Amino acid sequence: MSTEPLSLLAPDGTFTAHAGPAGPAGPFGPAELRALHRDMVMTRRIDTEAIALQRQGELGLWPSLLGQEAAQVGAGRAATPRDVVFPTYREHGVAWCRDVDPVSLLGLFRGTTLGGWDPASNNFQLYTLVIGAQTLHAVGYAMGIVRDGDVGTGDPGRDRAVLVFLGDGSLSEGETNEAFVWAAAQSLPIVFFCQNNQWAISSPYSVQSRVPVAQRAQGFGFPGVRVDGNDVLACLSATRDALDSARAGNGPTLIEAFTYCRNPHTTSDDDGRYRSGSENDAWAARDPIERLRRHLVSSGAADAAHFAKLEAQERALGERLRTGCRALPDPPPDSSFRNTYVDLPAELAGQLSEHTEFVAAGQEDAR
Ligand SMILES: Cc1ncc(C[n+]2csc(CCOP(=O)(O)OP(=O)(O)O)c2C)c(N)n1
Repeated sequence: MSTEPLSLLAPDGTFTAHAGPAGPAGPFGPAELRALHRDMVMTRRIDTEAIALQRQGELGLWPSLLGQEAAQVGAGRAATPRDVVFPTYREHGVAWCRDVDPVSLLGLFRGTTLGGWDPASNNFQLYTLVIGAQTLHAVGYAMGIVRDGDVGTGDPGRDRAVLVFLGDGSLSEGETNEAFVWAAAQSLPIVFFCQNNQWAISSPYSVQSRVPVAQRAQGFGFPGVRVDGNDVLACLSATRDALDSARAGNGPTLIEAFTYCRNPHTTSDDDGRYRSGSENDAWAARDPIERLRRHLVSSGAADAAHFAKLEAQERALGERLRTGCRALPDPPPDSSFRNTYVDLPAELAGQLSEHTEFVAAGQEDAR
């Protein structure tokens, strides 16, 4: 297996067509290129605003995706509305592609909601903080698709697949390996999209495995594809091919998007304790947004007026996020009791009435 990642767009913005399983990838039209660039710019803005809001005490935590925009937008835009997407906790760019209101992402990290969006309305499931758990949820869903007969019919209005996101760290979890076994054994319509950002908090990928991520698929009996995760066109092409193959009934694919997160694991992490700034600088030079911008300019697909308009849209999004975040309603103080059980067990019911009396007494004191 080649470990050289599939690359269509070089860091300097040069495009090279590449033959994939479904034929040559590209060329991409100017409107599609501009849309992908816009998606990445808006995704980065969500990330930047969320970090600022966290620093101002408006959010409890934020897992940044800085540098992973191409992987997320490429994979996110490859999925059709009927495909079902299972994220980790970092897929803000995929949420954007699935039309999830980014203010609801903020609600989750502000602690005002336990979920934030309706998974059924955009076929974008809720974030999963338990590493690897979503891979088995996704496999279960893919089994349902097979049982519904929505795979391999050749009808594009009917066939569908599952796209599940995972990090390199989840590859050491039992659940992920079980998910691979089930997906292979039952030839399920599923694409595992692994953003290998090379770190699982402070653990580098090298302490997890002796082989590249994509190569691990072979041991389970399905294809593994390695792509340049900072190249949105490579990520889009590889994921489209893999989803087409899954919908056609050819079973799973593992995609490894080789990339890097240029911010610490979350806003609570200090990555200066385990990795070097020079590594970060090297990846900044491979920035996914800048390389597509260079291509847009050199190919004449976008001009200064286009970028000025985009900047205004970006600023408006930032303003909407700041206002929307501060306006999110606080949940009632007793919601954590009410959200756990339909019928409260006696012990918790006792605690709830104690809590209600306590809150009422506090309000009495405040008068
Ligand atoms: C089952 C489980 N074990 C441990 C953790 C603690 N934890 C949170 S994030 C993380 C690292 C995950 O790394 P990776 O899968 O590479 O994703 P990334 O955060 O880099 O996107 C760990 C170990 C957890 N959330 N769930």
